[in-house]
Amino acid sequence: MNVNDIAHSGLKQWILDFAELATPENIVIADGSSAQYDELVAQQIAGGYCVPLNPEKKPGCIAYNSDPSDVARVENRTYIAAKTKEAAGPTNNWIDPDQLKTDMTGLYRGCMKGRTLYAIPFSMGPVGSPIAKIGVELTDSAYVVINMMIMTRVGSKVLDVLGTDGAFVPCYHSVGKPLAEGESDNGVWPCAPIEKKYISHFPETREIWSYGSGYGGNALLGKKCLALRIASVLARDEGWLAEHMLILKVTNPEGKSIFVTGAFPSACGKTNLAMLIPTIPGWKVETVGDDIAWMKYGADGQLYAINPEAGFFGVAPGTSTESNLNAMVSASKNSIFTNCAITEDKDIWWEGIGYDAPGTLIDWHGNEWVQDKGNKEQKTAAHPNARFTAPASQCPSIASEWEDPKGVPISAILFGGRRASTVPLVHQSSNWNHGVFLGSIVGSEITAAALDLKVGSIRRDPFAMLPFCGYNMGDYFQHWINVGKAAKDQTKLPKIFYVNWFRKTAEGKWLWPGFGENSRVLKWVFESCQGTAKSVETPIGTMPTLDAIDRPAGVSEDDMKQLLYVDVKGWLKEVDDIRTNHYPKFGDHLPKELAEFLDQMEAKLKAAL
Ligand code: TSX
Ligand code: MN
Repeated sequence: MNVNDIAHSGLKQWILDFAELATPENIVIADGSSAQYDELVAQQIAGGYCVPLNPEKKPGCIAYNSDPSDVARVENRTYIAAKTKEAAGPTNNWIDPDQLKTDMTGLYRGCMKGRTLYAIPFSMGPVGSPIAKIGVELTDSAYVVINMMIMTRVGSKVLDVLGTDGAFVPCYHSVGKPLAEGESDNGVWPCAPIEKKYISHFPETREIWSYGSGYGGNALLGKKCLALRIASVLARDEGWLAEHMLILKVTNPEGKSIFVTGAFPSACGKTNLAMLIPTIPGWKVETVGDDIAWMKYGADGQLYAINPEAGFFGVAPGTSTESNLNAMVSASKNSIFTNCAITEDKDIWWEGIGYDAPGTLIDWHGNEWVQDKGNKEQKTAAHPNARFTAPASQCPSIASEWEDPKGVPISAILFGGRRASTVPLVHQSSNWNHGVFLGSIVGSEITAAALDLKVGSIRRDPFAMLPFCGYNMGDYFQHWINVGKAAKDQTKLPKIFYVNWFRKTAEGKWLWPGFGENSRVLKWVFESCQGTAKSVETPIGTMPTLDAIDRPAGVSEDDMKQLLYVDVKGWLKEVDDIRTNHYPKFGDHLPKELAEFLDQMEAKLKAAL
């Protein structure tokens, strides 16, 4: 397909205009065909950018090593370019949009010299779904094209939906490394130095401009940039929710199903929960999505969620057949690995894969690496943020409804974080606004000394959206309250829960085995939605009775008491931390409902002392 074959004259002209600025060698339209995918992979292998893996062990798989400076999202180079700093809010990097466009246009001028410009029409959400959104990414990275082909729906069918004048979110991307006449990358991952990297969002004009990084969330612009930062602004303006949430389906032994979404900060095992294999007989857990949920009211007054993605871009280290069998199977074929280690027989390996490294590996720097388990200082073979890109359709636990264009009706929303104390295994909010409060205080305990915070203090990540909200976070809290108010039927709103798999004893031992055993908590959530759960009212909300959740092996009755204990003194400290350290950040954008809730909760806790 040629750029001149594009029926949408606005889109065609936009591509040609950018080509005139960036001066690529040629233009290729991503048509979404497997033939084009295979051709790009073959070119990438021939160019030395990636290696094919063993077709017997990992059929259809390739492995990349990125530049060592280009391994993760770059938050200090991620910008919300709104007209005012206040619109971006206290938790985003604000930058003046006009100045930024001038600067970035300068960077884009000639930036694709010697490279191909790929135009990727993509749909976030099933093609043609009323909840889906279309974007077009212009990029000079073939790695981006093939990853986008797994992570989103790409190609001609998207152009068909766009027609001759449909709306799309324009997304520019360049690795920021123009080639001189006759120069080649020699297989080296191209990117720009950190001070030239920009991951820019223009919420008022709904545009994404990315430069200088080829990695994941900086470069696959459908995911964090469009489906969260830009979509959160669209959702605010249009009355829906664009959230950093997994979506799962829970079915009881009688065959009755509910759908649940959940937001967790990083390192809580969100992907593991999305693909959980339940330990309780007769119960089933299936996957709709592992990272993003778009939720809108249906005509029946229920909130419906779609997964806007088509694949998983998962953290590899720690993923094993023990921790997440379904992810391992999802990534066993037709997948892309980035910054993993490679074995002699061309399989992948990473720390926490569940077995020792066999023989001599090639580590993510491209050097020979032999495991030395006695050496605690040994550098890891895989980068800690190494990734697999795998098609969701390959997930054994994928739910039959996962591509339903109308979405799935949501009965429950989970929030969670890593908390060694205070926060119980599970509790339920008394109402929607209490649930918004729980979302607003999401956070994990600091386990390693960071630059900014001390060990044991709480790093708050409200709704797990701190790096992904495209506008003022205080206004975002207000939007959640407004969405609850707008419900036609308050009884149809999802019930909201807070879960914590990470409680420890005073001696530092895990109190809860987690993983598949979390299905016992999901069962209580399910029963709470049905109105059949055994529960008790407490000053922090509704909790399971001591016998409501069957104890897994190794959890004593006393452990269960600790897991479900309402630590009144601990919660009073929590209230104090929220009031003095957390909520003041949002200034007068903090909804009065949240400040008032905090006062009421404090009064209830003091009365219970
Ligand atoms: O993903 C996790 N989940 C959710 C699973 C559905 N992890 C891994 C977090 C890092 C990404 C967990 N780690 C979970 C959990 O529920 N719980 C824990 C803590 C834990 C770790 C090891 C054990 C128990 C708990 N091992 C034994 O008890 C033997
Ligand atoms: Mn995520």
